[in-house]
Amino acid sequence: MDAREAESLKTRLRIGSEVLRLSTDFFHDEGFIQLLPVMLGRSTDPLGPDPGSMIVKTPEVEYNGTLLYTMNSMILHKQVAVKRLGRIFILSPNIRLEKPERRATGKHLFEFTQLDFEISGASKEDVMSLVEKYFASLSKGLAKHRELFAELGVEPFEFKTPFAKYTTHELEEKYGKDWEIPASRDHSQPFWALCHKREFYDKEDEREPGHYLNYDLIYPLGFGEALSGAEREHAYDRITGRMGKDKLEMKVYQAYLDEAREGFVPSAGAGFGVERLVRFLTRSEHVGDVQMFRRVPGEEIRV
Ligand code: ASN
Repeated sequence: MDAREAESLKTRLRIGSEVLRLSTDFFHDEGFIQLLPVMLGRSTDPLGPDPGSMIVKTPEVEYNGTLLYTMNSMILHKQVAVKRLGRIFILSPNIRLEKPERRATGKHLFEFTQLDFEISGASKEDVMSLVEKYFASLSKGLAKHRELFAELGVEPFEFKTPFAKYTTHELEEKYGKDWEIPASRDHSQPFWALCHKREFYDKEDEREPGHYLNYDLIYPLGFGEALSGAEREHAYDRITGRMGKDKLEMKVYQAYLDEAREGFVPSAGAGFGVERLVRFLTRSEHVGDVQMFRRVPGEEIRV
């Protein structure tokens, strides 16, 4: 890395550091309890019915006679925590051993951090307006650091809320099955994509089976997915029904299911990748460009 590249990495990391400060302040001010992350668990996010389509494997370790998995995400732990704590957020390190060919997408890492939050009793509308409030506050906070952005030759992005909302059905109709990047290129502000067929924990609309009470936020200008979240399936029978449809091996989720049988509370939440946010704000080419220690699929690991 030459001196100029090192200087520009330092600027991106300083912006990232400011984003962390503004984000944790925002969630604290909104009454959330910050939890420290879990890194190993008896079960983890299955990442869709078919994780094999994206990741090589979920790492596991045997410790003291128990099989433990590294976190694909903390969603299952969030559902357990929120029933006792109400409003929580975590800066959660996730390991997703993405296939090497994903290097080319510019937005995948095999190790990243998401700001993951969950709110008991919330609806999807509650979460979407909180997220919009967050992005508006981030704009304000970052506008005070124009000089940092100027070093990279960009302006601090001004988020204009509320963001547009589309269903995935509308997006597919307009842009085809792989709508994410073309739709993102076509927008100059983030937009919501509603109703994805996804993991068992995202709630199916009981009034409209086959529709889901979930949402992604998509960055504009071709940067793609920012955040995903949902209202959750919280009733034991519905959770096991959805797991059955996804052909998940129930015994892997036994400890989680025991908690669900004891009773989960209705909740909704979301998580956004911190590195993807910083990549967008700094308009960097690759999400690895905002990491001190690059974790890019298919790239040599230096340190
Ligand atoms: N954090 C996401 C959520 O809250 C789950 C994920 O990362 N797969 O829905």
